[in-house]
Amino acid sequence: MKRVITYGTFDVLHYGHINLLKRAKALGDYLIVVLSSDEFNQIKNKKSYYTYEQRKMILEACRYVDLVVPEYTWEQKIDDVKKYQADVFVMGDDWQGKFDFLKDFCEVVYLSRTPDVCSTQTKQYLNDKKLRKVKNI
Ligand code: C2G
Repeated sequence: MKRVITYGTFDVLHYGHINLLKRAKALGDYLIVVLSSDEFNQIKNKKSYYTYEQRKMILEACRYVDLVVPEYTWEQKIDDVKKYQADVFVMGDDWQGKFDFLKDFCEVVYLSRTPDVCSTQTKQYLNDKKLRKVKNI
């Protein structure tokens, strides 16, 4: 069984995330998503709309995802690759080259990022919409 591992916040899950997860799963038989905890999001300067538990529940409902575990630090990847016996590490190419140190432990694949969609943009749109509703404009 070929095991694939990937990382992220996956807040307000959208088709760009699904496109990544689908292609990552296609590289093996089992996909592990290491999901940023709420505390780690603060380290990443990201404020997610959904909590870790909510984001975990949503990801676990995704047909491409087999296991969701927490990401607490930048430094846990080598241990994770060993612990989960990952054969392939996958990230979007906005991270191109950043995780090449993992090549000593597994295959490293950067997949093209889906253009024109991101959680931040979606959240901004929803907040603006809510604001317009409140101001009745
Ligand atoms: N992604 C994508 N296309 C988008 C948005 C995101 O392919 N339009 C990919 C990213 O490249 C990443 C994954 O989806 O591989 C998750 O994206 P984020 O939730 O933004 O994750 P990020 O904040 O990049 O966290 O230790 C690594 C970090 O936890 C990565």
